[in-house]
Amino acid sequence: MALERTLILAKPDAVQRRLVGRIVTRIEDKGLSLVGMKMLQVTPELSRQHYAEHVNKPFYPDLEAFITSGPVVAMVVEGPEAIAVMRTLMGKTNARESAPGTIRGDLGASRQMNLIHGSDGPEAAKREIATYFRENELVSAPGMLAAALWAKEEE
Ligand code: IDP
Ligand code: MG
Repeated sequence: MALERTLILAKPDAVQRRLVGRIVTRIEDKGLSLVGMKMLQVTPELSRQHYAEHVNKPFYPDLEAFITSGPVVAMVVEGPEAIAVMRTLMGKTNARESAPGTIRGDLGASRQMNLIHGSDGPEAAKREIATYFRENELVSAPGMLAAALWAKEEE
């Protein structure tokens, strides 16, 4: 197992609906750590970089209009298997199909306005973290609570 980092966005719908605090609370309640956080406006250029895999899909123009419609809160989240843990915590892409108990399942009812982005694998996480953050913007707090959250061999 491995201590991983993943790129999370509270999307413009989450900011507009004042749900950022509740999303951050769910991440922290899970025992994951915030190692970077900032509010920013996604530009069309940044959207095309972030969503490179989707740029040629029919829904991309709508996705770009949505993700650039207002500020987002970008976070780097760290923990054992943080990438998969966050994908589970987020729920399925279509919030209507997301299980209750997940962020999307509890807080949304849209396939597009689904509140949160999370990297879908180690390569994407590396690329997306570098897209949003400089190395000196990421700060690991000493893991004083780690001994209560997971076993050493799980790091
Ligand atoms: P993910 O965010 O769960 O990884 P992706 O398939 O990577 O889902 O899609 C990226 C984002 O594009 C979604 O979170 C959602 O906001 C939007 N999206 C995905 N599929 C559709 C679609 O079919 N129509 C409109 N928007 C979509
Ligand atoms: Mg994705």
